[in-house]
Amino acid sequence: TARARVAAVDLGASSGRVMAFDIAPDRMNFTEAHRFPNRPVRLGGTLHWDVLALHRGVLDGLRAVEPRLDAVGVDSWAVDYGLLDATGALLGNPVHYRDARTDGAADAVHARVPAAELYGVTGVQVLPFNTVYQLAAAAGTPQLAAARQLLLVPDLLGHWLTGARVAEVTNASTTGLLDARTRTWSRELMARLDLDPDLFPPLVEAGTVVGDLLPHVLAETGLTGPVPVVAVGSHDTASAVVAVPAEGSRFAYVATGTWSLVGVELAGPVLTGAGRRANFSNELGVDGTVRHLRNVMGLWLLQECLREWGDPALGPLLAAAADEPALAAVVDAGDPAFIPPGDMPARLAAACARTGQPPPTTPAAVVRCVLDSLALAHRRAVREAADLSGRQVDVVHVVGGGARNALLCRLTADACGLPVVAGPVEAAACGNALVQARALGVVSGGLAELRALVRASTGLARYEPGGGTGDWRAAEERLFPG
Ligand code: ADP
Ligand code: LRH
Repeated sequence: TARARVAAVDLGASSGRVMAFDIAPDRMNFTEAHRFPNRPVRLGGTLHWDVLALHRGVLDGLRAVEPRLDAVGVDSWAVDYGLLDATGALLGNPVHYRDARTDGAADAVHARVPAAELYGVTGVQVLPFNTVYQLAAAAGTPQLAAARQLLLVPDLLGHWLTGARVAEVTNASTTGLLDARTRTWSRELMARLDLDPDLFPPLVEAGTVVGDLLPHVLAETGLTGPVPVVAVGSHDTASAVVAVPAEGSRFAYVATGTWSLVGVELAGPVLTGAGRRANFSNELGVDGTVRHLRNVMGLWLLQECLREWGDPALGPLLAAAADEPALAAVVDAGDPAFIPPGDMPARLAAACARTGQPPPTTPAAVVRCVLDSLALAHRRAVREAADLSGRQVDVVHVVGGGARNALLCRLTADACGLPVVAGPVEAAACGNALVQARALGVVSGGLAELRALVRASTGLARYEPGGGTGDWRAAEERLFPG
């Protein structure tokens, strides 16, 4: 076929969207068919994802792109999962990675498999909510005892579309149970952690057709079958990095949305002690790549402030933040204290006070504190990614929702002392769609060819760094002495 029409389902922690793509070998166009909020629900003291609402959002989106589709792909945020019982029924709503159940779980796991050993196999940075720690927190629950299958969120939604049960490799690598070298489940780790290996479905690499839309899905969406569902880089960050419009390999990326994922793309994992101590991950990517990156708190810090303030308009706040003095106060955007939901302005003020800085008192100053802190974290992570991997970095690509935030892009360029190229905003959907188009044979080549197609099809903004990074160095030394 000369062109393909595909739907990319991209579920972020703040919203889900179904994007309709028309892809030809040298050009792609896309529109947003449907967007829906992704709002967690606290029930019985536990924070859940409303996964049935997400499934409904997917169906509504597919209905909006009828009558013809050549393929569908699903990506979402990482680490979270649903459990199925012996009949295939969902055992409760998936628990949100920000739920407090994982408090102390990492230590319990490390008491059985030391952190250094775990890292040597999986290459995954310690984040309290990694799937392996969530499963430790769930140990002994009737739900886990009744479970026969564990499906990560995009695989679960794919299962409801097709009936297939698979684990796509990029997202599986965020569980902390995959061997980063062989890209296969580590049965040894499962045995040592008393996890039933049969819970984990067979792995597939991105680009594999996993099944066709089920008859009742076709009926509900008005689509004409058969419509194949392609496993894409089902971890949103994997798909986003596919669509980083870089030329060559001397680039770093900042995939910014709820999180900032900051690092470089490599041909294989870096499983050194230095990488572990710097808390860098080796997330598996499309086409055998590895993302050597650090997970930084991201625009979550801003989202939670806005929620606390009753959701005022973002534009005027960002304009006011741009007029605030630079680097008046910064916080460590990697601090796990910011992970749970709840009064973020107060937590930011407390962090400033703890580090001897004047806490911001107006919303504009709080927003400036957040954006300065994110840019500072981007600076640290870009530099450390380059140092740890030996990769030369000439340009920083900012993709995802944060690419719309001109102040954040400019501050990131200044802090890194490197040009920033911003866009595409919908990078995850673009990478998702391109992997489908390649599986259908409409486009060919490797990531370089897919990235050229992104460059040809999307508008990008460029930010040159301001002169001198001395103030950023001083702020960094203030916050991270030594
Ligand atoms: P996720 O996929 O994690 O849900 P997104 O990539 O959709 O996140 O990014 C959402 C973020 O993008 C918002 O929290 C907001 O900070 C930022 N954003 C969205 N629209 C704008 C805008 N018009 N101007 C500046 N920032 C924006
Ligand atoms: C970004 C993301 C990130 C994970 C987090 C849980 O959406 O997938 O890569 O660390 O969500």
